[in-house]
Amino acid sequence: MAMTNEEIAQRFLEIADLLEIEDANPFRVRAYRNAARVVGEHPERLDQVARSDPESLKELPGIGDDLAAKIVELVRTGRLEMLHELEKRTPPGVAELMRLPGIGPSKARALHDALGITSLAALRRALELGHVRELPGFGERTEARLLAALVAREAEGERRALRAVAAVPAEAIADALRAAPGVEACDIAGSFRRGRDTVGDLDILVAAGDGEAAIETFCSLPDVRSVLARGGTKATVRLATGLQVDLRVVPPDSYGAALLYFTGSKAHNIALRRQAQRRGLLLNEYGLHREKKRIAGRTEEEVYRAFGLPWIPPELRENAGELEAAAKHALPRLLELADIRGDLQAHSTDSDGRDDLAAMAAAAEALGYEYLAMTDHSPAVRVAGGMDAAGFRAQARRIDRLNAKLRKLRVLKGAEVDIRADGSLDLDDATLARLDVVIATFHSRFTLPPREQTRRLVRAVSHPRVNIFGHPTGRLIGRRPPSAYDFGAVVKACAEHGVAMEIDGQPERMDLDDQLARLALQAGVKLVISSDAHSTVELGFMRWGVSQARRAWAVKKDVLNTLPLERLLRALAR
Ligand code: DGT
Ligand code: CA
Ligand code: CA
Ligand code: ZN
Repeated sequence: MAMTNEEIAQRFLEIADLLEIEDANPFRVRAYRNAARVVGEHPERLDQVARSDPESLKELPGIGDDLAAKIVELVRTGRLEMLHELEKRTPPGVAELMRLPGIGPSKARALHDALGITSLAALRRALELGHVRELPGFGERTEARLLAALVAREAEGERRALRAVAAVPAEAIADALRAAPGVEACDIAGSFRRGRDTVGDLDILVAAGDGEAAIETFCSLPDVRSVLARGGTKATVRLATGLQVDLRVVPPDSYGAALLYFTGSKAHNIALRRQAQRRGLLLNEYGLHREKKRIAGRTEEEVYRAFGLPWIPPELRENAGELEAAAKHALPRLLELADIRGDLQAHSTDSDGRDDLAAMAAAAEALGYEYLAMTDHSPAVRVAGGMDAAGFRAQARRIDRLNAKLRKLRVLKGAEVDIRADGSLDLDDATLARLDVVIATFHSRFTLPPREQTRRLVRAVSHPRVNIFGHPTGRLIGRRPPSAYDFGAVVKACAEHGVAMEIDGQPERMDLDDQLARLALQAGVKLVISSDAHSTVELGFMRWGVSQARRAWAVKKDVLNTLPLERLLRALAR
């Protein structure tokens, strides 16, 4: 059975983690970690060695009888009985928790048993909601340390590229490859395909009988600064921008399995592979196999179908409940860009936008929208040329005149009103009352003590004139972390007051993020997806917001700006 050294190493690492959770002998744990390293770095393919000369496996450093036998077992049967037994005893995801500083096997187990936490994402939510400090042996100091570790992990993401930025070379490369001789299909896989807001690198997949032409095309693209690795079926390059790009070429028969594998996420792949193991099958990037026979692999649909599952949209593939939902044929029918009927946050030359009202309206009309809310800034955001009450009154008269001329689009009167430090709003109630849409946002004091920040934001969203809480965490990817406050409490206030939460599609914001947006939806809050455009072209940022919403499992009815105009106005006026 074909199996890369990396895959064998991965199994050994899984064993080491699971043994550690069980508090096994540390020497035993270390032996598996060592073996993983040795296997991973070995230049020859060990699956072939295991078949041709299994005895020689024992000559590898740190690989004795037992580990050599495990490699042979894995290559012969596609599974490891020991790993299977360990997995049956350990809840999934608990191993991941142990990679955080200060979390050993017993704390990982406690988080799982008491709070049902099985992923870093779930841990972050529990920390934000203040649940972790209640556990025996944890407390506020552990909570702070864990939050810091998670934030540091995210800050590591500074080296990651914004998806919207990576999209430009990604699509150009895919187009060039599609035009190369012998290329039957080409897709951008990895986190890019899953719609993540940032990508570590690009993973491009090609179906071709012979990869040579595709590899040659790829390595000689004008954007390539250096070729980091080049072989017959794969290559890695670095672009002038610093972005790394992996290319894999696979035979058309394996394309679906490879697309599934390289789309990930890794957690989704591992969960699916476990399902295969339970059925005595082997799933890898070449296909789904029973014994030596490939039973699926040409398309993704074919592979999922072999598990009795419908095709799962890439945005959901995070092992966050999608496999369970698919098994029950209860996958959500995700929001699509075409469901969006208008944009509810945009700026004009009246504050910090580049284009005037008429130009913005014309561009929105060209997109086929029914409405566009102009939401210029309030006075406190001085750097953005915020308008005062008189300014909004004058703008309203210009909007009325503009609407009289527009045939398809209605321009709505709105404001992005700043939330002051005490939670009051930066425009008077009479001014707010004359607007169709009020978005409350904060642009300063991001680091108030969490309790104070929570009080401030709860007060703001409880104001009867507020419709939308905009870019709710204030993060700027790679530059400013999300503001720390009790997200659950603010979500609850939004739910109580019928305030929607925004997914701001500016590539640097993408705020709410996927996980928080999902949490908001689960609490019964509606979402608004906006471009937050500061020019006519930026109205196109809507698509990034829609990706984020799909990652949050959002369906059409969860999103306010999928409503036709009249229903939207009723919803806003409530
Ligand atoms: P990124 O690049 O950090 O934004 O995230 P991804 O998801 O694009 O990750 P990347 O580029 O390391 O790998 C691409 C895909 O390949 C990943 O989503 C799943 C698959 N993959 C990579 N490593 C492993 C692995 O060790 N096991 C399994 N099952 N799949 C893997
Ligand atoms: Ca990637
Ligand atoms: Ca990669
Ligand atoms: Zn803003």
